[in-house]
Amino acid sequence: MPAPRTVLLTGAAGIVGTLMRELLPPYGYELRSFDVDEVPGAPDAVVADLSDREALRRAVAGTDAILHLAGISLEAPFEEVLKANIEGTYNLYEAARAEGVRRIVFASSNHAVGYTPWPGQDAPLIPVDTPRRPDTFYGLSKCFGEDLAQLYWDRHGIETVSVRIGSCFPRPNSVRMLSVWMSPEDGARLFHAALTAEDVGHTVVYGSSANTRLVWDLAPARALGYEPRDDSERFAEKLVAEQGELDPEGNPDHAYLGGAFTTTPPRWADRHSRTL
Ligand code: NAI
Ligand code: 15L
Repeated sequence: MPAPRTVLLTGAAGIVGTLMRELLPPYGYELRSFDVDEVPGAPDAVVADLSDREALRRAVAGTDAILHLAGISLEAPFEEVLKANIEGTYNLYEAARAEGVRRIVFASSNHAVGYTPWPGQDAPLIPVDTPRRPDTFYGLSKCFGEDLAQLYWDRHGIETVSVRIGSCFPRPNSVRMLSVWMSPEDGARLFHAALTAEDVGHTVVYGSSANTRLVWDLAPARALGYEPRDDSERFAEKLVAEQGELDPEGNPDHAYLGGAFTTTPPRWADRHSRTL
């Protein structure tokens, strides 16, 4: 497969999208932005909802690959997750099929396996084929996206790398993130590898930097050609001084891989508290 050049970036106005708009062009990509919100600095962006199938097809047409970041990125009422993440991702794959796009990189999440117990010391790294245990409707939508990707590979020959991103922010902001942080620069390295590796079929990988406190297996990502260069450990002293060490036994927010997603009441709790 020739290296893709024109890449549709959905979710271009979001946190990761904004970072990738800066970090991916030096790898030789021409990015086309798509988002329901205006994309600052991208006057040519397609500003549309993932439910707008016509707009999606226009956006997808003529691209070589898609980096699919758009969607709800935290827990939300099921109906909202259904529309943006489940139906929206289906609409995207249908647009790709109709327009002949052969490679998608899907932003999955650690929350697809969020109820995996935090591994004890000296436990083996969590493999990508660990049973899926979504911690939210949000995490469940990422399981759907991974299965959809498998279906479109098996049935239509569209290749996908599903990247179960840990925490992709400029810096880690919790002791949990010391394990799952993916620096923006490593994110760009991983997305580039996922866009260009040969014969990926549907491959699921974890997405993080080479953190000293890593809890999952990066071998599948490395097999794509990903070579992480960052390690969150340089942030550890300050975070541990502020928050204490990770405490899976004593702190419910540390008991599972998904962290506080497994314990925090869904964010609509205040609005609909009588029904909870
Ligand atoms: P974000 O919430 O900052 O960005 C998501 C973007 O998608 C926003 O610009 C939003 O306007 C757009 N969007 C939402 N619904 C849409 C719709 N129906 N139609 C069109 N656009 C829509 O999220 P972030 O942090 O940039 O994450 C990007 C992707 O990576 C998301 O899919 C998220 O689930 C995934 N991810 C991110 C992680 C992180 O640490 N930042 C960790 C794990 C997964
Ligand atoms: C995610 O999936 C979210 O989109 C992101 O905002 C972070 O909360 C991240 O997971 C995380 O687990 O830290």
